Amino acid sequence: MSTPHTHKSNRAPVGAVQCENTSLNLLKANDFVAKTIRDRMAAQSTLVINITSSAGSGKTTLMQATAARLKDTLSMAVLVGDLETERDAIRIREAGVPSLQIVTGGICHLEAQMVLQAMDHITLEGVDLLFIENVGNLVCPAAFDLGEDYRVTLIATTEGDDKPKKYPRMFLTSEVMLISKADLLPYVPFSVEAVVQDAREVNPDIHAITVSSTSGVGIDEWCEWLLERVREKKGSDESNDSVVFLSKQLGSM
Ligand SMILES: Nc1nc2c(ncn2[C@@H]2O[C@H](COP(=O)(O)OP(=O)(O)O)[C@@H](O)[C@H]2O)c(=O)[nH]1
Ligand SMILES: [Mg+2]
Repeated sequence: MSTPHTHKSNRAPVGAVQCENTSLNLLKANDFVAKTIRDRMAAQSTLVINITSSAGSGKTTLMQATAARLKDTLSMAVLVGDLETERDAIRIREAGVPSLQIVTGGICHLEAQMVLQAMDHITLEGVDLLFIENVGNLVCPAAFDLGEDYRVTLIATTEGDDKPKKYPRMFLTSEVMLISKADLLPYVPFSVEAVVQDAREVNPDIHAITVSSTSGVGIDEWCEWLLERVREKKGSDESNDSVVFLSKQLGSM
């Protein structure tokens, strides 16, 4: 760490301390394993989505709602990371989707090596859509590529609309921001407009969808986004049966 007096960057406000990144080698090793995952999933046309958020923003509940909507349309699987317990994987399996818990034993994020190891213990052959529910926090998971095609970050209406500017790396590295628990908007001081504006100032390309896994608001839009990405991943080969099938499903939603 350095004090604001010696640090060359102006990122830290006056009077605050700027930390330096000493983990670059670790991240390079992670990127190498992430590429192995990406290549393996590309070879079998499996779309991989890394789901991140603070703890309790509704990731597992969203997995359950997504399973309810899509499990009969395509083949899904979920890897889920937590510090302890198998609770989330059990919830997702009860929703009818194969799921495997990765217990990090105190580590605050998933690393590509953990995901690669877990892949040997779940059947991924024929899976169209693999979710990786990350450990709940907006900080460390931002730094670790898991070989995903897309990173999707939830921000719940209950956690305040100021998070994109406070945790910019997570929003900078995400393609989608899901504003979750939309059913609670009438009861909490949270501006969807403000959070979208802040997120777009961090990442102008971020796609925002407002959802509620309990009321169902926005779940159609979220699932349509997913189906489009699955279709893209499978390629535009019109003779591919699953592409034709997914196109029909999209048309009927
Ligand atoms: N009101 C409301 N509560 C939700 C919603 N989604 C999740 N929750 C609740 O928020 C809490 C945390 O949800 P969970 O899915 O476990 O969050 P995770 O830690 O991000 O996986 C649980 O009590 C859920 O029932 C939602 O859309 N609306
Ligand atoms: Mg969870």
